[in-house]
Amino acid sequence: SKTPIHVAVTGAAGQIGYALLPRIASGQMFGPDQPVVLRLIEIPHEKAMAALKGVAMELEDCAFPLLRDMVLTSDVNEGFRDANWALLVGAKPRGPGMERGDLIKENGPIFVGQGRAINDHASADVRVAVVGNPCNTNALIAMHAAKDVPNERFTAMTRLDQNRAEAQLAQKAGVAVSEVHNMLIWGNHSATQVPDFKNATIGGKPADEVITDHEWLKNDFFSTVQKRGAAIIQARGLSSAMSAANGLIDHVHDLVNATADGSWRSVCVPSDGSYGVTEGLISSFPVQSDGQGGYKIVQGLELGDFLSGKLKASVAELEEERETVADLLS
Ligand code: NAX
Repeated sequence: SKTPIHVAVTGAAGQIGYALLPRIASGQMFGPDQPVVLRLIEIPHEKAMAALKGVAMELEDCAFPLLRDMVLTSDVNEGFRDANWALLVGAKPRGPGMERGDLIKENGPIFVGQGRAINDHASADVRVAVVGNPCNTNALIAMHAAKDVPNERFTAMTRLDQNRAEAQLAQKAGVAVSEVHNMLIWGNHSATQVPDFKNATIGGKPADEVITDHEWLKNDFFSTVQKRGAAIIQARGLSSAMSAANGLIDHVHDLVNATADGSWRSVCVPSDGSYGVTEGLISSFPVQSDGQGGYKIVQGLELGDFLSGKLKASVAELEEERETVADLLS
């Protein structure tokens, strides 16, 4: 049988962890014949480690045939040891009255430490996916801290936003979500993100031909996708967890497997300057995986004035975030 993949997950006792771990252990991330070892990382607090123990007990009780072993630790060096994938989910949540800039400064140093630990202890083929917010800039910090790991191994997640946008388009068009293809998010995973309704298709036709209400596309669609996270908090009293975990399953699954010709997925990756996005920023792009560990940014998509303007604003925000953490990017 196959050699187990070591999957390190930070924030493993959190909400997203709870929805994510059973899906990794049951084969939904890496396939139904791929054994996994889970390396579960939490903060060194008694409560967090006790909760983590409880999660591990439940995973045992699922008797997943693919789950070969679990490591529970608050030591990042141990946690990332031999990891083939590092899923950086844990982060401090934004507290009451906290500005986005404060959150960035609070979380930044954590990602320096994790980047270094990945650099020094992970498997030579390690790939990283960041979910903890602000995920683009946290990924940038970890990438800079992991000097020996190639930059293109670092990604951040806009797949949840992509999936949200697909669902909204399908609802508006009155079709099954399976009819929507190539929905794409550009820019930052934040309120400035850019859901691309020009290059998405519904039933094989451009989304903006099927949905003729262009005011809806530019206004309600945009703001519903951008503010969906806040709407979930409002409704549930807790932030998105099931759908975030699902987004990460999709994100990694689709980076591990080859993307069909003519298709792409939203993935935040280091910019090579494509589409005018400042080189070096980690921004959401149309990504096509080769299924061998590599990927490319799909070229030649037309954005038009409206979406280009929105992307510019999102890139400006990413630059601002980078400026805020400049001292962590040595
Ligand atoms: P929770 O607060 O439920 O869980 C976070 C867990 O991370 C806690 O158990 C905490 O102890 C742990 N943690 C904190 N710092 C850590 C560190 N340095 N090392 C290891 N573990 C650490 O949050 P949850 O709802 O699971 O969300 C986790 C993160 O995902 C948040 O930063 C959140 O903002 C972000 N999200 C990102 C999304 C995306 O699309 N990129 C969407 C969902 C979510 O909001």
